[in-house]
Amino acid sequence: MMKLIADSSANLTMLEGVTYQSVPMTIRAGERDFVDDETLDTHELLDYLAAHNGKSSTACPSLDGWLKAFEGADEIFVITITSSLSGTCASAMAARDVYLQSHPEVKIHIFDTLSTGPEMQLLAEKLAELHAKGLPFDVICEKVQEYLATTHLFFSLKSLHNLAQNGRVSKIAAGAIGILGIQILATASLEGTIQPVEKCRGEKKTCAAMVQKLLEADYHGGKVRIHHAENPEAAEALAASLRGHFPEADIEIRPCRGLCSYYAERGGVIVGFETM
Ligand code: X90
Repeated sequence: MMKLIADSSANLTMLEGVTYQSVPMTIRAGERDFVDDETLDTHELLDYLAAHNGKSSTACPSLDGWLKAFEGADEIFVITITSSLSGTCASAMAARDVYLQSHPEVKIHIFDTLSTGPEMQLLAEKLAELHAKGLPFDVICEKVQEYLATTHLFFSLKSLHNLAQNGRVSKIAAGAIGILGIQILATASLEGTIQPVEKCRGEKKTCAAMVQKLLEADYHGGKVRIHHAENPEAAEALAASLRGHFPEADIEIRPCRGLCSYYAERGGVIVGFETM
């Protein structure tokens, strides 16, 4: 049996046509530990964080979380958030080593996406598609790795507070963001880190700048996956604008689960797209 496993930053709870499992990260604030599984109320999480004045943090999945997810499958594909910003990939690799000792016949491949959210969704969809074609494990690994070189991630955030507090961006980059409607437009660098691109004032300008960046990055009508933290309006506006350029484009919008809601913060929009 084949199993496709991703950490909860992929914002997926299921995937058509495959046995899919999400392995949760945890968000910690004050007294509370929010486990990022399908029962998490992300609206309540954002409200709690808005009211909470102290420090907050996140934790990658435990070794045990991965080991449980591996059970029952003989071909396992794991998709993780960028190893440059999280210990998730390292913990998955450690779990693989442990698991293979007692299950030497099982195949496990881990993809470090150097990205997150919607780009992980694109990868998961590609994997499911290749698996449905009946391709062998190694060929799927190779083709998915090639596909990853053709997908990209851009995002617009209204606050970098949680990213800066947890050392994922510099405090300097976080500076003016959030003041007077200033948003930051950023991308995932080739190394899987956050690379600020420009500052924009207001939703309209941010949307226009996002479209321009996608076009400059060679987007020409392929799949787009938009994940948002309680900002369906901005997601819809972006989709509409892209459809103005490419009426046939396959664009899907979905809400962020916990981990991405925490870091993208209310209003954040994350866009994954393919250039092939
Ligand atoms: O291990 C952990 O505790 C998780 C740490 C995750 C840190 C970054 C999460 C970012 C989520 C924000 C915009 C997208 C950034 C992508 C950069 C490659 C969403």
